[in-house]
Amino acid sequence: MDKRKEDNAMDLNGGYDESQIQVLEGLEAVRKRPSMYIGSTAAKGLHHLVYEVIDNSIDESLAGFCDSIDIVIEKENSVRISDNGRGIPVKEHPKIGKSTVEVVMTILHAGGKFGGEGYKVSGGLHGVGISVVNALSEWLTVEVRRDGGLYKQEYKKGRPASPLTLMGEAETTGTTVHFLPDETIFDSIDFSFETLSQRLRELAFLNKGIRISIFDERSSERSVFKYEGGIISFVKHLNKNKDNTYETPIYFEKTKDDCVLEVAIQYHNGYNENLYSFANNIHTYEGGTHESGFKSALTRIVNDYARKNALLKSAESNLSGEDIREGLTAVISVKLLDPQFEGQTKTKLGNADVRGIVDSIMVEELGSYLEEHPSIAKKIVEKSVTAARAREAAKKARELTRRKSALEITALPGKLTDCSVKDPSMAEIYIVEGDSAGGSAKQGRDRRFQAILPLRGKIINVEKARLDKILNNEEIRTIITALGAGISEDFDITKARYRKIIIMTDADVDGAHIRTLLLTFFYRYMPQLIEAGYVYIAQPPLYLVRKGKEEHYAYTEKELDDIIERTGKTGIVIQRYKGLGEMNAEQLWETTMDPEKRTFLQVSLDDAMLADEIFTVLMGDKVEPRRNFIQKHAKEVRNLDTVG
Ligand code: 0RA
Repeated sequence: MDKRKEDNAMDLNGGYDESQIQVLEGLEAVRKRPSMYIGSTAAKGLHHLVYEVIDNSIDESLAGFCDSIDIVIEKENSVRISDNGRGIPVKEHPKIGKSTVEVVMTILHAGGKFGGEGYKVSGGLHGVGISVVNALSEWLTVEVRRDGGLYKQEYKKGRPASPLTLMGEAETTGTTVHFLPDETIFDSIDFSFETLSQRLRELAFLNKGIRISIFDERSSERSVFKYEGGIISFVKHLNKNKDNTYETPIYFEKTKDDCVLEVAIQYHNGYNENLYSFANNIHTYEGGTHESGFKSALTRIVNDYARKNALLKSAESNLSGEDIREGLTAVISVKLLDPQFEGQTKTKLGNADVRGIVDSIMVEELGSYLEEHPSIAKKIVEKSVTAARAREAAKKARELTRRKSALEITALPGKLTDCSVKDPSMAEIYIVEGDSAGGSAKQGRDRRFQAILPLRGKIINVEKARLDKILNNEEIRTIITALGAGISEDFDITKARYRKIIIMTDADVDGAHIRTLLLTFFYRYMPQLIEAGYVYIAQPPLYLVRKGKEEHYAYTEKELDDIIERTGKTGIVIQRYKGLGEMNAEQLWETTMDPEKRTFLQVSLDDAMLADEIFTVLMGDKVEPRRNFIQKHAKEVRNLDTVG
C-alpha cells in the first residue's frame, strides 16, 4: 500500500505532459503485474532481467557493432552489464522530446523502434524491452559512450532520478547498464552464477566470435565464453564424451529469403537423439517450422541417398525419422526478421515459410555433403538400418511387458510398501537406495500417504542400452509398475499413482550415481513426469551435532559451521551421516520425510542440455571422464542435475 502512495506522489522533473503520463502508466503496469512482462517473479523472472539487457547487446552484435559483453554480479546482487556496441543514442528523440536513452529506458517496447531492420533477439520470446528491467529495479544507472562523450543517467523504480548528464570524454562506444532488482517484487534477488553462465555460454555458441564474460564478486567465480566455431563448437561440446561416428561435425550456413540457417550435425554411437533448435537465439523447446523442416528433410535425404546407393533394397521399407535420428546430435539455428512464437511456453516457431526454406537449404547442403562424403553417408545409413531392426525388437518386448501387466492387473511389485490413500494427488513414493534405509523409511513414514520402494539390485545404465534391454532390468520394471503410468510411447501421466516421486539416496558417490541413473531413466523415458514437476530429490542431513541434550541437523557444510559457531566447540559431538541407513526410523522421518520439516529439490528439465551433459559425462561410454567428473563434483552433483 505504502509503495503505491509513494509512487504516485513521486515528483517528476517538470510537469505532467502526455508522454510522461504514458510513461508512468506503463511503468506502473509493469510493477503491478510483473509476471505479464517477465513470466514470473521467481528465479526465472529475476534472471530474465539480465537476459533482457544482454539481448540488446546481442542485437548490436547481430548488427555488426559489438563483439564483447561483460557481466558482473556484485556483492549485494546488483548486476553490471557492459558492451562495446554503438551505445544507446543520446540525442533528443524528435517525437518525444527527451533523450533516446530515456525513451528506451522508460517507454515500454521502445527499443524495437530504433533498431532498424536487423535480426533482433529482443523481438523474440519476451522481448519486452529494457524499460521493464528499469521498472522492476530498485535503482538502475545507464552509462553510454557515444559521439565522443560519456553520458550517465540514474533511475529509481523506473523513473529518472537525474537528467542524462555528460560526464566526460569517451574514446570508445558502448553501453553499461547497472541495476539492483527490486526486492519487494521478486521472491528473491539472489542471482545464480550457474544459471546465468549456462545461458551466456549458449549465446556465445549461437553467435560465433562474440566474447561474453561473467564474474561473480560474491564467490570470485569467473567464466569467459568465446567460440570461433559457433554451433560446431556447440555440437562438439554436447558430444565431447561420446563415442562419435565421425570426427568433424557436418556444418553449413546459408541465407535464403532473409532467413539465415545454420546447421551442425554429428552422430555418435549411442542411442539418444539430441536435437536443439533455436530461432533468433531463443531455444525453441517446442520445436516449430524450422525443426519440422529439418526433420522431414533429413529423413527424405537419407532415404533417397540409401536407395540411390543400394544401401536400402527396393523390397525394404523406408527408414523412419526416428531410426535416422538415433545417435544424432544436432543444433539448428535460424535468424529471421519477424519471428512468430507460439505454443504453451511460446517456444515454438510458427513462421510457415521457414519450413520450406529449411527444407530447400537442407537438400542443397546436406544432399551434396553426403554425395561428397560417401564413407560418412554410409555410416549414417547403416546406423539407421540397425536402429530400425532394434526398434522392431523393442516393440515386441514392450508388447510382451504390456500383455504381462494386463494379466496381473493389480499385481504391484512385492518390494513396494504402498500407502493407504489411493488418490494420486495426495500420494507420494520414496524410491530408496538399499534395504536398510528402506527399512527405516518403512518404519518412519506416514503410511497414510507415503509409499516406499527400496532398490537393491543394480539399475541398468539406460544411456548405454536400447529400450528392449532396459525393460528386462528388474529394478526398472519394478519402478514402472509401481508408478503405474507405462513407459516411452505408452506413457500416460494421468495413470501415475503418485504426484510426488522422491529419490532418496545416500550423500556419497554411490548415492549420486544411483540418483543420476534414475534421473537419466526418467529423463529419457518419462520426461513428462519431470515436466509435470512430479520428481523430487530428498535432502537428508549430512551431520548431526550433539551438545548435551541438544541436537542439531546440518544439511550443508556451511550449516555445520554455523551450528558450531552458535553452540560453541566445547563438548560437542559431530556425527557425519555417510548413509541413510545410519539414521533410525525416527530420525529419518524427522529430518527428511516429515512434510512439515523436510526440504526437497524439485527436478526440472528447464535445462535439458545441462542434464544431458551430466548424463553423458556420467553415463557415457568413456570411463575416464566419468571418474574425473565424480571426483570433482561428488558434492555438487545434486545441484547440477536439478534446477530450482
Ligand atoms: C536504441 C537504438 C540503438 C541501440 C540501442 C538502443 C542499444 C541498447 C542497449 C542496451 C544495452 N546495450 C545497448 N546497446 C544499444 C541503435 C543505435 C544506433 O542506431 O546507432
